[in-house]
Amino acid sequence: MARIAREEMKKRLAVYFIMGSQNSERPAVDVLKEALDGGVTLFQFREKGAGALQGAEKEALARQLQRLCRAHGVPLIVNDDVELAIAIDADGVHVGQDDEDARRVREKIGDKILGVSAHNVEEARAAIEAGADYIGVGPIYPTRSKEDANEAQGPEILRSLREQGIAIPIVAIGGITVDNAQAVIEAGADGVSVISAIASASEPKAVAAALAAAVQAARSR
Ligand code: 3NM
Repeated sequence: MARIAREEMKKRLAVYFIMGSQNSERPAVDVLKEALDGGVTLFQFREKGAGALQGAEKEALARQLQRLCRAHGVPLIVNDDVELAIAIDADGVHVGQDDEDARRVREKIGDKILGVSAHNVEEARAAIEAGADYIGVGPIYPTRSKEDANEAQGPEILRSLREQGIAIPIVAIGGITVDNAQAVIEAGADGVSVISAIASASEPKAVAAALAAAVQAARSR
């Protein structure tokens, strides 16, 4: 398999749902199933924070979620656990600035998708150099889903990165909802990444569909 093409990556980032068992009071499998039915285009398994599963339990949940993703033709990315990604033959890995070095991750995962979190133009350039297929930029708006999140930067950070020549696919993250999704696409993101908008929704399917519609509408302007 070759590295994912830039245009395909951009398409896949449209509605990027991130979740671990800690993000919902309902079983993760049920939430993901509904989200996929609503039109999620990419999924990240992020088992992190208080109460997160470990070891065999973590791997078992990852495999369950992977079966659902495969049934929907949606790639599964593992957050910050290269060994797990390789063990289950996931479609990719996402690392933050404090996680394993992106260049080393690229060496370990071959052509799998590599996502890297970036907060400014220097980190964006370094991620591109290291072999990232996309960067995650945030938090755009205040978030309660990440304990060590930086201060919200607003959609202006996206505009600024594009103006400085950063052409890699970008997914915006942090506090994104159906109401502000269009604004971040218009500012330069290729897609929106959300935890709580979908994981805490009473109707994940409806929210995923509304996010997909908002991204589509903003893209076709
Ligand atoms: N990373 P919600 S913000 C996982 O800024 C994550 O890099 C962020 O959750 C970053 O959609 C974030 O509930 C949490 O705000 C996003």
